[in-house]
Amino acid sequence: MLRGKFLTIEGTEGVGKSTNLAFVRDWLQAKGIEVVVTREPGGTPLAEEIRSLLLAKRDESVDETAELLLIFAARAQHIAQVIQPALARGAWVLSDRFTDATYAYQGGGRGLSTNIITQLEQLVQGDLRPDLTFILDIDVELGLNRARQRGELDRFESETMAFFERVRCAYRARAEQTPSRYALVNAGQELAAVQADLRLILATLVSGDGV
Ligand code: Z5A
Repeated sequence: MLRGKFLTIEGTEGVGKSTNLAFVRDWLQAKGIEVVVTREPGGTPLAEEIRSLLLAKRDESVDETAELLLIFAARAQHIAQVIQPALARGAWVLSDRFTDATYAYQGGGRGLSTNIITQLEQLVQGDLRPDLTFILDIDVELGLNRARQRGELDRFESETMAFFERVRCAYRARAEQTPSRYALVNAGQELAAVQADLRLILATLVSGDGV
């Protein structure tokens, strides 16, 4: 049995990840592909509990290394329980965020060492990396305006514009470093145009896979 493909969707606030994740899932399913949709932090009961800890606003300030380790603890559980078994049986996995978010938010946003993130990535993931990561890219202010229309902000959403500018920069730098592993999509366009771009990328991916 061939291993399934591992796809992830990333971006800053209000970029339209949830909306476009559903689009990608539907497109793949229409091709007859079994798709397991999941998210990070989260994806299993334990990892979802860690997610709640991470997103909750609290009076004490959260130590950045504690945040990083919680994210990788959730990821270890998620990989063991959901991602690896699905890929092993030939299903495709579509995750709303994965380790690129750690490089962008904890590395770019919080300024933690990329070397430390790489060491944890190696420890927790071994050789597992996404086959393709969609980075939905948007002007930070436009995205924040979209996100703020949804109501109360969580601990991450309450960060400053400068923080999100650093996150966006880190995502773009990763896409530039390894273009074959990323699809950088202009998410500031009308939704129909964003999805036309996604459709082209998916068609190339699926035809390369012989589906
Ligand atoms: N985090 C981290 O720090 N480190 C890590 O390693 C990981 C995560 C894995 C939770 O993530 C937090 O965890 C996240 C980073 C941190 N920080 N934050 N915040 P999350 O992914 O659950 O949270 P989110 O970023 O808020 O994602 P979201 O809920 O999926 O939101 P979204 O990307 O903005 O998607 P949306 O709901 O589809 O779109 C937002 C609105 O825009 C919605 O009303 C849409 O109808 C609208 N929209 C979408 N596309 C368009 C277009 N093209 N035009 C106009 N309007 C549009």
